Amino acid sequence: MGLVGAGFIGPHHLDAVRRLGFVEVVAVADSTDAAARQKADSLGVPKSYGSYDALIADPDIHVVHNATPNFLHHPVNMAVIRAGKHIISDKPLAMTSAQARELLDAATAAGVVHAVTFNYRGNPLVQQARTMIAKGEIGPPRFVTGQYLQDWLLFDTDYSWRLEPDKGGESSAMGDIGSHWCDLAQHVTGLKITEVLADLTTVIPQRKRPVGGRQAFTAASADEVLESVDIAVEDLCSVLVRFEHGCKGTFTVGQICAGHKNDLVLEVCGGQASVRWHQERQNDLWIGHRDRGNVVLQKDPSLLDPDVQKYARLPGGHQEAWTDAFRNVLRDIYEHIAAGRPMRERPPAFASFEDGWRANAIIDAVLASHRSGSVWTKVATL
Ligand code: SOE
Repeated sequence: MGLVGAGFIGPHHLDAVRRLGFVEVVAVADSTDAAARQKADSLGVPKSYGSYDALIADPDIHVVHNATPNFLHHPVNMAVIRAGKHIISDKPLAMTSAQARELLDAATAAGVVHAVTFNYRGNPLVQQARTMIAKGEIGPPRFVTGQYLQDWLLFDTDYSWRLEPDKGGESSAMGDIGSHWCDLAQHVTGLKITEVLADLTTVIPQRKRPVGGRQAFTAASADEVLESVDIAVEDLCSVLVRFEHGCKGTFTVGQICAGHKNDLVLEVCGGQASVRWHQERQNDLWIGHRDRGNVVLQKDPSLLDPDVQKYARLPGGHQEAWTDAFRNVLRDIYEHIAAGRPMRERPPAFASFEDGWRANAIIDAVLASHRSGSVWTKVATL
């Protein structure tokens, strides 16, 4: 495999594939030869390239991971597809659903494997909740609720390329983390989101941008030179949701919520019981009942549905984490690639460009709803 972009998430791609044991890491690409070499050395990768085209052209590379900022998702993914190689892209798949559709069509026509790293699908208890719902154990989903809250944009000195529409897209919080929530809600319930009514806010309309640049999750330093910039994209977003088959929902995403680090919560209330999964307490699944006591199911392979056990790598009480779920998703993708199966036979935790397109279509509908004065807006269908 080859990795394009080694910022925050890229090294986690390498870590996950190395833990699979059957994938060879060949090269890293960055924007210059020097930056790529420095990153390759620090990550122990043999080859480095100063452009993504050069990495894609390397005949030793069969699978390309795209861990670049959002504005490079479409061009890099498209170049990989045109070279006939398999592509694993970060989310959101593209800046708009039209771009995402182009990628889906091109990947399908080229016959390459296409994946989007909606990594929360790889958590054992997410798969447990999905399987319980698919097997009718909580009854039909009636109401889906939750949130995805973070605090790394709380202060006006917090800054990221995600706030610049030409780099991150016209949506910031919704594109960055709302896309995860919507994918997870659809994945776990098996129901598509069909309509949205959204209220978006830019809580901090002016921020201080570090002139030299700075990564997400890092605070401003005392000697940093800052410049004031107007912010057009949302940092807070509340959405009412309609799913297929009459199921209703609501969720909030925000990155200005103090104390919430990576606070993703998904709850599904069915006709018989409810299930709630909380990313920051990811080894527990709450199951709510009316006519008996509520229970907390622990991540213990012996207690999980047999179809789900392979997502838990350690016995009960040996807690698993974000990186383990990421690895599970990449294991599903690479086992599929190695077996040479068609896309329609992929395992459920493996999100495709179709799933990526669907998330982009929801983001577009959320933006359209808000701009029309928060009215119900249909999500496009394929
Ligand atoms: C930043 O908000 C971020 O790293 C997202 O881009 C990831 O997708 C999410 O998993 C954690 O937060």
